[in-house]
Amino acid sequence: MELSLLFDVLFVLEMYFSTLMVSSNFITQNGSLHSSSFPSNFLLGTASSSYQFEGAFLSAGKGLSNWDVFTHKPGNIKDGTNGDIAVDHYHRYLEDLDLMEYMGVNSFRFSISWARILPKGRFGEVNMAGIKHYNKLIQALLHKGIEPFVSLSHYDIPQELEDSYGTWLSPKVQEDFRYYADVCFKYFGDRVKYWVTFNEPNVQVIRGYRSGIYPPARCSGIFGNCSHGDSEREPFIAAHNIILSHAAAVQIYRTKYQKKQGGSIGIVMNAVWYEPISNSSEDKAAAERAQSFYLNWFLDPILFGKYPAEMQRILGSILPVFSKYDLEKLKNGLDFIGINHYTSFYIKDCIFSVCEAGPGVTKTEGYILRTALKDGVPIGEPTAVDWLYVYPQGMEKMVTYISDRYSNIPMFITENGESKTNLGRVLMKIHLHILKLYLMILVDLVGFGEMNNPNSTVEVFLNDVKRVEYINGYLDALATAMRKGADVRGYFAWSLLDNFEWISGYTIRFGLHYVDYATLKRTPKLSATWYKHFISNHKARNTLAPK
Ligand code: PNW
Repeated sequence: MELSLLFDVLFVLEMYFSTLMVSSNFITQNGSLHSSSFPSNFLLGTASSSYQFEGAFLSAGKGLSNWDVFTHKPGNIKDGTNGDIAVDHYHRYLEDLDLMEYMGVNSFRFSISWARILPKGRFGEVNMAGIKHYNKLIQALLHKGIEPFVSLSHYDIPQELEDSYGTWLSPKVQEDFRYYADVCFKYFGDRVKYWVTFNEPNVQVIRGYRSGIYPPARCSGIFGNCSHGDSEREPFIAAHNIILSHAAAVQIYRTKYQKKQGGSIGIVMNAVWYEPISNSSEDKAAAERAQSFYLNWFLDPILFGKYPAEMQRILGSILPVFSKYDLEKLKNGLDFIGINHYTSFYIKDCIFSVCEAGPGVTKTEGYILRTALKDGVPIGEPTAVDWLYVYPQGMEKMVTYISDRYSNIPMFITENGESKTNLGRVLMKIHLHILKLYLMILVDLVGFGEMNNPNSTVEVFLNDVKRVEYINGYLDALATAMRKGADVRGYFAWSLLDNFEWISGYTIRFGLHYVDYATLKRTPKLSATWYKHFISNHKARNTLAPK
């Protein structure tokens, strides 16, 4: 009994010292706190999304979404789970707001579930229970001084649209999205000042229409294992309709709401930093091409009215064309770019040199080879997620790249975060084990009671030193980019809570708070406490700083 208490004390002490270690590194690296690098009106928040958080999948008039249907098909999700309950944020949002208030964040990024607002798309009724729910959430946030940062779409759509016309493959979706956006601006726009049309449409179309691992699970040939689809054409058609749906939503915002409501509207892209694998001009051009086929694919049409030249050259007639009418709509552009940045990869050219067959090596991805390894060494420390390597320099390079290409348009880091590393977990387990052995000997000597066998798994998750180091390193790199002139207005850590990580189900934890999936109890991890200190230092510095 006493011994387990002793372990608890030891654990708390260990957490405390590791916090100190991390925060002292953090203080000494630049000789000052990074948080002073951010301006006083900088948004510091956490992020979430409807399907990954809400649950309540058929409550209060909500219709089925594409993800509801997809997760219910056996074999689609690694651990056979779904978001029916998720982390029950729909019912527990007040508790979650308390967690946010405790950390001191000034903003919260969430998405609206389209199927909760328009269960049947634009030909059905507006579900007023859905409107009421988000109104309550927005009110509660504002009451605590937390700015809502709202996405209209974070991968999930009403299944009805998929069944009736194939959503993103049909131009009809543009009208549906415009109508949905209009409803949201009308009901929430008096209080929501930051709107995002789409979250990571690049990931959405690549995974939905090229590899087919996300709904609507369409792909062909070597790209995946699907019953329908065309991996070499459909991603470009879906992207085209998303770009024009974005333009339709921005147009309605600009003409009907923006002047009165005074908010801003943007899009969120997944941005991976692509490092040329060598100094050759071919690999450098390939890295640039990789950005065109991933990021600029969406941003160039929205900001320059045309697809990147490399895409046009390589894809030719595969790439859809914007009509005069489309170009007129695209002139509405956007007010900010949201950047979800997590990781970096090496890029090798496959036009002038022969590449082994593999992802990226085809025309549809611009003839590049994307790899984490150079001479067998990974670009950064690997994590529990196969696509996530820790490479903080990538943040500075990515932000600078976007700022240079798009005339330093305002940017937000709308997601950045880390999942528990395998290595970290193993090391921590060994570390705890040694400490326990040491204690056993000590206890034996001084005659304490018998040995308990406490399960350390939860503690290991809570002591997420690696996540703290990750966030700290990436924030530092962000501050460097800003010092050099990049106009970044905010940062959102992914994620407030552990949650439903798409096809990985609940096997991957990205939260600053641990969620016990049996009870849905939330517990702050070390990273939540660290973020709280970071934010309070930021506030203190800005209060003291001369105006
Ligand atoms: C994002 N990559 O997806 C999504 O917006 C979130 O919903 C998700 O939970 C989170 O990141 C963590 O996975 C990503 O290849 C997809 O670098 C792909 C990448 C990064 C993030």
